[in-house]
Amino acid sequence: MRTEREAGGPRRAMPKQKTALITGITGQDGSYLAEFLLEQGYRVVGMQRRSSTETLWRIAHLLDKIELVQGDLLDQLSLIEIVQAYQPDEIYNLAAQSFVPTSWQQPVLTGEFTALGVTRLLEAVRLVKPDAKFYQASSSEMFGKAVEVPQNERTPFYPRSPYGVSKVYGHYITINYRESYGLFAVSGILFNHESPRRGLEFVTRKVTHGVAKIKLGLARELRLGNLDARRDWGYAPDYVQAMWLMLQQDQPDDFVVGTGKTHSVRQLCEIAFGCVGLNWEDYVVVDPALFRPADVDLLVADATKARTVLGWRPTVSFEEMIELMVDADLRLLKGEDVPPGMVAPVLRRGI
Ligand code: NAP
Ligand code: G4F
Repeated sequence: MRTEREAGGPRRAMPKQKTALITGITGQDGSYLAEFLLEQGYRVVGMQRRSSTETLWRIAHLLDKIELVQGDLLDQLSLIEIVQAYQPDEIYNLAAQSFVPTSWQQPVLTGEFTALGVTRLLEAVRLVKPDAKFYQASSSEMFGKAVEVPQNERTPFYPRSPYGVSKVYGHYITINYRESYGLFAVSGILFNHESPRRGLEFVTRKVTHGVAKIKLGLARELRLGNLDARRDWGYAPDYVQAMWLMLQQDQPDDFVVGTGKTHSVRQLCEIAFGCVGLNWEDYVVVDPALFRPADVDLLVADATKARTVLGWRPTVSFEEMIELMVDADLRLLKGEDVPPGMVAPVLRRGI
């Protein structure tokens, strides 16, 4: 009989491939998170809601590497069936109605997606796969009219929009399921994060795309709202790594994620127009119609806990990010090669 050593030593079991379910995979963060998890060796399943028009452009380059399944945060049964079918080890709930102004036009629908949708998904986890790790995409919008500067995990919430209110609900229901049922459920309180894949209605991308159009002679002005609003803007690919790190901890906990630096919309304009040698004041028109019924004036993160516990740090500065976004938009409009996950967008009216 051969000994274990002669036979080549004890056989080591291959580590089981983990399965991650991402809701909101067609969005900015979903696309970067899918890329990151694939690099880590995950089987990636993306939940996509049915649409009569194309929504896959951000993940077109990943379609042969991921699995897509139809489901909707409005539909409890679809969520239960997806969790049952794929038995995910990790679930990232990124799906939401995420544009703040729309939340005043559609407050009830925003609450259905962004607030109650979280409970529906948590119910599916509780009933079908209670050992799955669950990530909820909470937001710095929950700090709203911030009662302290900078904001950390202990800063009280003061949401200023139906979106912010819905996110506060999603945040607390996640904590409640952790405390009530012992789920490994965490919230990442992420400050604004941007990229060339950002929707055109959000202010960074609206500005970088507008700058590129003006530079190429395709537009003469850029209409904006509140130039004094200040945000802590980081680079989206950095932020999806923080989401993953939160689910790799021994204990579930909530984390603030941001750069700790804040800029105004005015400074954003100055930097973005400066990238192409133009003076922003010659092109930006302040349009009162773009002011919000109640705005968030100043957000800036104190991400000490993420830094010390997760070892997370941003790698791209605000100036570098705006430059790479302007560059990507110029290439897009000139019909040149663009970064993966970016396609020719159509600017919707009224934004
Ligand atoms: P995004 O680009 O707007 O993507 C939102 C995603 O949610 C899309 O894939 C969208 O699908 C999906 N979705 C919307 N309603 C749905 C429903 N009823 N059922 C299933 N899917 C639905 O947002 P993002 O910037 O990637 O942000 C990801 C998450 O982080 C969101 O929850 C957002 O609120 C939150 N967050 C974002 C930031 C930020 O600065 N980006 C900061 C803090 C928190 P369609 O393609 O079909 O529309
Ligand atoms: O780019 P925004 O639309 O982002 P906002 O409202 O901060 O929300 C984003 O970040 C949140 C995290 O804090 C996410 F939870 C949320 O899902 C979303 O991703 O607006 C930023 C600021 C606002 O104060 C707005 O009043 O820019 C100001 N702004 C000025 N002119 C404008 C414009 N915003 C937009 N969208 N368009 C303008 O023309």
